[in-house]
Amino acid sequence: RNLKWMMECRSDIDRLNASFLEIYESLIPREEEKVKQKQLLALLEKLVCKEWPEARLYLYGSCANSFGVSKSDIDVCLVISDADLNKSEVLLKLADILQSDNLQNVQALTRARVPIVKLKDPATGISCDICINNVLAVVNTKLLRDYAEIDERLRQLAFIVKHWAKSRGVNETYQGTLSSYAYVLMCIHFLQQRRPAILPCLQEMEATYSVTVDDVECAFFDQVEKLRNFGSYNKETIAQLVWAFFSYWAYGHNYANSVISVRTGSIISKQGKDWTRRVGNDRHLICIEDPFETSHDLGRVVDKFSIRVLRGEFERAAEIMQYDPNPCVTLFEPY
Ligand code: 3AT
Ligand code: MG
Repeated sequence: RNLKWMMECRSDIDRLNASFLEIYESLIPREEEKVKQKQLLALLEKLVCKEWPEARLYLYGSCANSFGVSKSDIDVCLVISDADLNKSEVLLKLADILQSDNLQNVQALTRARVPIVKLKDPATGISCDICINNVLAVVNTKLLRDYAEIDERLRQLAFIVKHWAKSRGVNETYQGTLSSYAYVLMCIHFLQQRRPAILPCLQEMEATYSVTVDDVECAFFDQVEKLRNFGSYNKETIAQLVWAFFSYWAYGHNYANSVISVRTGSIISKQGKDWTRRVGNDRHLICIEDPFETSHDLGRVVDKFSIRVLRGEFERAAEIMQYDPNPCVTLFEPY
């Protein structure tokens, strides 16, 4: 009903769609950027294998999950199976090796929540973070990439949402707003919930891919080439979806009781997860279940101040989509 109303209000809906698609296209990384990322990965692999011949490097995060905009940093995971491995020692050793090979600004951050080595490659200008044995991140990267293969509208929506979040300053976990990973999960869940659905729930289907990582079983259907027509009964366009996404988070979501869950493709209750009260620093003011680490709420970084900022931004975006004569400009205005 709301969408019908929106279409009537917005006689410019076709123009709006074209503008969103143009923004989306402009954010997609060019092929040469991907080539440079591969080159850097190959260089890192060569250096790492000299020291640890058994080790492997994997790309994860936005450079590999297909939700990366152009000029993103790359996230790399060093997988090394050494029983008595001390992460800090490995990171320091790694920093040492990389330092001596002309890479710039090599820094080991051994005390960070996810300890990493940071560096910049002067040849390609690409910055890179390397973590150790964060295999769950490699697996959730695959899940996101597989979802993106099913319906192009996911990638379009997520690019617009990420671009909006960065422009509006609500993609800063250290300030209590949400990570890019959380926003992509919100987009996937939203498209699972459309009627007709635009995305299936891969974890509820017969598992064709299965690994156990840190005692967590990660299993889902990954033959996504068979699902290319899944969303074809739903004809909604990107402008309609952007509008419906923001109005869901502005007016539709039940913040008091609901958890969004990509794992089940549905809304589940906070009560069932015992996420109804503050425990330590986890306040559960907006609940986004990690698809694999199900005790992990990606909204846990949000506090009583930042929830107001976040909800205020969702409301602003929804209003703009309804009334603003030029949403494609206003939506992304710097805050
Ligand atoms: P940007 O384009 O860099 O903003 P990104 O997709 O690289 O987006 P992040 O930098 O937020 O996203 O995170 C990098 C990856 O690390 C994405 C995901 O595979 C993993 N990750 C991030 N946050 C979490 C988390 N809280 N729990 C599990 N995995 C996470
Ligand atoms: Mg990243």
